Amino acid sequence: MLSTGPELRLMRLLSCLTLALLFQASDAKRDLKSGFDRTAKQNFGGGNTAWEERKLSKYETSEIRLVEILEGLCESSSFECNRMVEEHEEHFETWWFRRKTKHPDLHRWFCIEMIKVCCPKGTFGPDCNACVGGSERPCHGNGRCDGDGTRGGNGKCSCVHGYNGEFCLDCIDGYYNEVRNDTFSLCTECHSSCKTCTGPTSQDCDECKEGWEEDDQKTCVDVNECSKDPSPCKEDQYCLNTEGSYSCNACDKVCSGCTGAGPDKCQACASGYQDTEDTCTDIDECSEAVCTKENQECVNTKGSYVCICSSGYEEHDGECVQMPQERWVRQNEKPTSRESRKQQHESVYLGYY
Ligand SMILES: *[C@@H]1O[C@H](CO)[C@@H](O)[C@H](O)[C@H]1NC(C)=O
Ligand SMILES: [Ca+2]
Repeated sequence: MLSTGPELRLMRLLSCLTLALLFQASDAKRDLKSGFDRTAKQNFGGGNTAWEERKLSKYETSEIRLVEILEGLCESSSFECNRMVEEHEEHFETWWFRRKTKHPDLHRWFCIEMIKVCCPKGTFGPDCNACVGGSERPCHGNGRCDGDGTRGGNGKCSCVHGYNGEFCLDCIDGYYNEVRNDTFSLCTECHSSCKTCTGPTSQDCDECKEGWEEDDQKTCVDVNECSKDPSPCKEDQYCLNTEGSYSCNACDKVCSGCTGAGPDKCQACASGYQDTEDTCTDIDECSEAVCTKENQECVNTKGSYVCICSSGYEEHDGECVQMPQERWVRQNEKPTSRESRKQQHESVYLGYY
C-alpha cells in the first residue's frame, strides 16, 4: 500500500512526529488522553442520579464519546493531523471497542504495534534498539538520542551545553565534573577566570582564560592591560580596565590625550581650547581682531572661529562686496542656519518692509 525505501521512512518519521505530538505532548490540551479526561466529566444530560450514573457508564464506552475525542484531537488548522486521524479512523474504532481494556495505552498499541511508526521511549530505529546510554536514561540524561521514540535515527547522542563525548559524560572546556561515575555526570561551569578547571573557584584553574594571569598563589587574577607600556589604546583614547578585559574610549573632543572621560581629564587641551581651572574650554578668538577685512564679521565656534561677510555682503574674489538686492531677498526666504535666520530678521527691519 505504501512506497518503500527512503520515502517510506520519511513518511513514517513525519507521522511519528505528528503522533508524538498527539499522544505524548504533556501540555497539549487536545491530546487523546486529556480528551478522554475531558469527556469523562460530561454525560448525555445533567444531574447525577443513579439513573444518570448508568447512562454515564454507557457514555463511557459510546461511539459518541469516541467521535468527540477524535474531533478534538487535532487543531482544525492542522491538515496533516486531521488527515492522519481520518486515515486511521478504523484503527481507532477497533481500539475503542475491542482493544482498549487489554491495551489501555493507545500510543503504544496504535503507533508502536499497529502501524509500526514509533518506538518506545529511549529506543530508536527499525528494530527499536536502545539509545546510547540505555533506554532508561538515553545519553545518560545529558543529551538527545537521535531518533528517540521513532523507527528512524542512529541512536547517537547530541549532548546538551556543557557536555561532550559519545556518552555525554565528559565536560567541555570551561566546565568541570562536579560528580561523575560510569553512568552519571554533572558538569558545572568553571570560574570566569579559568579556561579549564577542576573546581569552582579561581584557584582551581588548570589554565587561565585570556585576560587573566596566574599570580604567585596559583590563582588566576585580572590582567591590568591599562598599566602596560605602551598603552593598548590610541592617543585620543583613554583605557578602562575591566575584570578579564579592558576597553578603549574616546577622549572628550576638547582634549589632546586624556586619562578619563570629560573635559577635566585632559592631559593637554586640543587646539582652539585653553586650560581654565583644570578644564579645557573654548578660546573666543573673536575677542581679538582676527577678521580684518572690510565688511567682515567674526563668528566664534567650538574650538575655532570663522570670518564671514556681514549681512547684505557676499564673498567675491576674497573680498566682501555688496549683494544685489533681489538675490539677497531670495536667499533670505529659505534660511539654512541660525546666522541666516538672524540675517532675515535684520532684513525685515532694515528696509525691505
Ligand atoms: C553514580 O552516581 C549517581 C548519582 O550520584 C548514583 O545515583 C548512581 O548510583 C551511581 N552509579 C554507580 C554505578 O556508582
Ligand atoms: Ca583587565
